[in-house]
Amino acid sequence: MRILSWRLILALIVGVSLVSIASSWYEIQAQKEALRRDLDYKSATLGESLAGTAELCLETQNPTCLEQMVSRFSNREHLIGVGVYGDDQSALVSTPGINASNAGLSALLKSSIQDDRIISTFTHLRFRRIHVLAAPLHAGNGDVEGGILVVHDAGYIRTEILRIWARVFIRVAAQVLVIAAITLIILRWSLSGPVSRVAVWMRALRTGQHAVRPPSTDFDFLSTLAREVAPLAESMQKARAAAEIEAGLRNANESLWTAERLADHVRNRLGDSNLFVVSNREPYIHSFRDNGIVVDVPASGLVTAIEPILCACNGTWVAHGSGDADAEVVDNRDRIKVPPDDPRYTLRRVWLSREQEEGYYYGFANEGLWPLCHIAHTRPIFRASDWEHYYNVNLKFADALVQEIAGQDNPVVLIQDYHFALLPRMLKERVPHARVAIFWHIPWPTPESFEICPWQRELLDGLLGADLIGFHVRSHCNNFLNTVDRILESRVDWEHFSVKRNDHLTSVLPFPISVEFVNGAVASNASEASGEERGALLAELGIEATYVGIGVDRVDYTKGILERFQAVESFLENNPTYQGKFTFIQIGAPTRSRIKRYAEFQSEVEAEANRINARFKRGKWKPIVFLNRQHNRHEVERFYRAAHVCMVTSLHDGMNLVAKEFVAARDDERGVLILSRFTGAARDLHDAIVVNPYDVRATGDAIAQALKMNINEMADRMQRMRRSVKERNIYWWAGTLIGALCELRFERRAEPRSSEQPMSVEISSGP
Ligand code: ADQ
Repeated sequence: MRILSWRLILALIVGVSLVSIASSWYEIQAQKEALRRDLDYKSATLGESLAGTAELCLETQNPTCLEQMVSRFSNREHLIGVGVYGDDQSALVSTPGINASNAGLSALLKSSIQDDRIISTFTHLRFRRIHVLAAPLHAGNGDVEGGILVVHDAGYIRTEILRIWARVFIRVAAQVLVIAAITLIILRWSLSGPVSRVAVWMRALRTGQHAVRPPSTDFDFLSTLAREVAPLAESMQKARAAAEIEAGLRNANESLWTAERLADHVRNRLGDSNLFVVSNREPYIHSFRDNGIVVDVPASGLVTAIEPILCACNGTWVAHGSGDADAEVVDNRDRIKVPPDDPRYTLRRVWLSREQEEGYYYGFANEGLWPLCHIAHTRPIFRASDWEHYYNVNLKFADALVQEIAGQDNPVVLIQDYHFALLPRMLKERVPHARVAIFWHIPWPTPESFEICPWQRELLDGLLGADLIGFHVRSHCNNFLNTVDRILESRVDWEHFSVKRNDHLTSVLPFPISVEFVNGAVASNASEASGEERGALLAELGIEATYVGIGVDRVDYTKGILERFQAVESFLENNPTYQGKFTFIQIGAPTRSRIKRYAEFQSEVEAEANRINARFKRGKWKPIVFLNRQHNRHEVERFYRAAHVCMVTSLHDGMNLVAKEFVAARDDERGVLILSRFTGAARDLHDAIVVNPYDVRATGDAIAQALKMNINEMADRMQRMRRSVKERNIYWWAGTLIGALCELRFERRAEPRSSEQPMSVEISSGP
């Protein structure tokens, strides 16, 4: 660092000196020219008046006149001498300093008289720099009758220039000193400090010590370097943590799923196949901000699970490009390599028009299929125009996938969710050799409920294009098989959970999704820490309370938020000693607000919280705090850790990740989970207090049971739930899903003939 500083300073000194001297040289040259011109002018003026007077004296043939004239002019500044000469160059009169017998002067005088012209020039006289003016003298008839010499000392010009140079050198030296000092100070403050802190951090990472990342301002100055170094350091840290976990697991003889194990497992299963993932939401969103384009990672369990696999096999993720700067950063085939810090797989963006997004996403998927599949008593809305958009967007994604898959021998495609029910068939028709799975993240309803959908056959047929259909739980698989059995011509094999339709076999299996589980040891002071966290959070919210409940949801009518608030009300009514002591904090991210029912629901939730608060509120305590915004992961986890009780009261839910996140966050083995029996999670987390959210009174009683629960029972329940989430975490989910897809018996079918229609489902307006 010190050598670098000195090199930098030396380079600055040389650079600044060269620039200053070069620019001064030009200035000084100009000044020298000006002094010479000035002397030239002075000499010319003197010569002119001298010549006029001398011609008069010669005309009157008065020698004293010439002498008087010469002595009058002889004391001018820098003047060496003047002389008047006859036409034979004999001196008529001259001052002592001048001698026309000097070869140089006499040559100039001679050519001036002979050529009848004024000569003005700089020359040397006995090593002295002089300026000479030689001019002819004319008689009254115009004939040349002699000449004059005016000789000035030009040495003062050099003296003056040397003086200027001396001043320049002093100025340059002062500038260099100041610049070097400022540079040293800047280096010390802005570079040495951050560099040393970053170095200390990296050393700590390398040696496996506890490392606190330096403040982000430290990276500002080194931004280019930081872009490379920070991810490198963090991946080292992750790799070390992963290696430690693996070693720990080997010691404990456990074989838990980690990102590394998943990557390895999937690499083995895929062999030479390539993996393609399709989802509506993209894993990276580029947006314009004041300081340029920024990239956001939407909080999503799917990214956590899918990213390690795609990184491991250099796969492709096809998704809707929804960021306003997304199109700016892709190549000419709409692709970009991600993750941005360490590009390992391809994100292929598909563009949708505003109308397509309205019809396919907000309309058919979220106003039609979402309420259709959730039994939450909100009427599904089916519009033919939305269906048309849904069909066309599925086709658009199929086109993108076909382009990406082109030339692949054994592509494996994993499609996500209810936005793409038609895609498996569309894809299979065009790429029959692709292994295709679709995972349906929401429940599948009973056949009777599903039958109200005007496009029920098309949806089922589209889905059955897949080789594997995954749901969270067995009952959703059963509902699906029953629906197919009832609506489509096909053979349902209940023993193997599969459907055969037109010679194509589709397996329908459960894969309960989960969350990442960070395997920390139980800290001895963990419960104290959660108490402190609780105090800090309540203080930040300006609330006084002893007991805290937490709910985390998108503000969606399927999540049972109103019923939850009413259960809090019922609990306070029936347990008045908790009034003034128990506060329920609801973190509610606004969602799908462009849909009327969601906008209404948002107001209903606010009104219900206000009503209950108005009824019980006193002093700095209130029963319900509704935080109506998206929170980041860290913020949500603080609430999970601070809560005595977490409430998940969905009226219907495919899985519900909040329940599992709460359990994963409680490394203090405290806290009670109240869980709706209508969630997929209730099949995995038997140690939650399972409730029917429609039974408000019973849910309120569950809060009382949770708050009064014996600490040992609480720890036992939490330990068992944590074991379940740890063993069947998000990596287990992805690994078993892709493993099952790769292991399916797969009859390779011929490529479609070019004359074949790519898609067998037709757009129809109803059954
Ligand atoms: P969702 O209906 O979105 O998912 P859920 O499983 O609960 O429901 O996941 C919600 C996620 O969003 C959780 O990770 C939660 O932490 C986060 N979240 C919610 N509100 C938030 C807020 N205000 N701020 C920050 N984060 C918030 C669908 C299905 C589910 C299924 C999942 C996964 O409806 O049944 O479990 O997919 O398959």
